[in-house]
Amino acid sequence: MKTIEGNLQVQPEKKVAIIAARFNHLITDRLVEGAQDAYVRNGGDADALELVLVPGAFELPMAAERLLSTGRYDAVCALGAVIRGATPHFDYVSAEATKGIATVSLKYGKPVAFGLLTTDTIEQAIERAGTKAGNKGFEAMMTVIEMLNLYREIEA
Ligand code: INI
Repeated sequence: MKTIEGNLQVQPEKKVAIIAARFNHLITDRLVEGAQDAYVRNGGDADALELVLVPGAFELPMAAERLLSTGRYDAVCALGAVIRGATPHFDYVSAEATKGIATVSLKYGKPVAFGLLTTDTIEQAIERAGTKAGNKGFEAMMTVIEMLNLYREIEA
């Protein structure tokens, strides 16, 4: 069977933006570090990345839409942390961010990785931001790299 799969080698000619929410920035700063780490460990140059900051996770899809509409970006790594209890808006914010990120990705046919933590507690968020349960930002950037390579393989 012919298998089509993306590898994990950064394509330097592909422009990648990280969009990160400032809300819960103690967490999201760690996700940004993880995303950058994944990019560099897979052959990328950190200076090639662009970081766009937005107020909260709700704004992640809007900024992704704007970036991709310029035609200057090939992929987006969207990072945020929605923590239940911080606000009754949890369900609305996480649902809209999730749906919006998928919608933007499909609209432009470009990878928009879902690096959004949706946790019940701050402890769960910390665990997924560079401590015992890994780093969701790292995982999201790995997904960006793999999907860019997968799209190239599909189009070849
Ligand atoms: N934004 C987050 O990124 N995480 C949250 O936990 C959160 N909570 O809990 O409210 C949050 N709210 C802000 C929201 O994303 C928007 O920035 C705001 O509603 C303005 O549009």
